[in-house]
Amino acid sequence: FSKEQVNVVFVLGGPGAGKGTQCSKLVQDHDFVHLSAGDLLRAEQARDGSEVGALIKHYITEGLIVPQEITIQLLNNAIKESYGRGKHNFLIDGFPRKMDQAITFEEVVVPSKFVLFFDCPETVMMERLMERGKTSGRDDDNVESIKKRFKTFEETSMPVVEYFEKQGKVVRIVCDKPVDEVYKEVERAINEKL
Ligand code: UP5
Ligand code: MG
Repeated sequence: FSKEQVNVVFVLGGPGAGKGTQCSKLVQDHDFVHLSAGDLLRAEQARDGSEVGALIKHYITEGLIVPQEITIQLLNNAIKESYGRGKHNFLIDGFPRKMDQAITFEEVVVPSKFVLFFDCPETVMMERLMERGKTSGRDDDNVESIKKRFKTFEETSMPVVEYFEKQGKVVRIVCDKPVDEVYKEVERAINEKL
């Protein structure tokens, strides 16, 4: 695909901040393709014959970041496939969450236009994830994994947000309020920045 014709918005924020929820809403009202790195990894983990399925499961359950080669290849393939169907605008949800991923993706795939950062207190995220865990079936929606995800987010992923903040690329969204109120802020950011 041609880099000039692809618009990428990174959607970052802690576990359970509401990244997926807001991206799903944006897709209904705007011409975006929603690519969740976590969803792509879970699909690859579940795929028959995957050589990296067991490895992905281990990283996700431990709340660790899967090696970037795997995730970037999944994202690149998904972008290529959608581009072939005439899609040019992408919400990349839950990625990059480690510095090496941020640098490699922008160098090798395409630079991002801007970053939506969902800011949410841990207590609220914990409550949301424990509630979702009753039905989600996700290997990482349990207290032990959630705590590990929080730790990784603070230590490994926040530096990525700060890196983009220094470039003036981050729009901070306060998430501790009803979905529709968060969405108003999200739409305002999209309309201003893209
Ligand atoms: N909810 C949402 N918004 C709400 C609101 N405003 N008010 C009340 N409730 C709200 O929302 C979570 C729950 O909260 C839902 O039940 C929702 O209804 C409710 P959701 O939109 O799903 O939040 P989201 O931020 O998407 O949470 P998610 O759990 O998906 O975030 P994570 O970042 O933890 O998960 P992800 O799937 O991105 O990654 C999982 C794992 O994959 C990582 O821990 C890591 O091990 C691995 N990974 C990598 O290794 N590399 C990557 O690049 C990406 C992932
Ligand atoms: Mg999600």
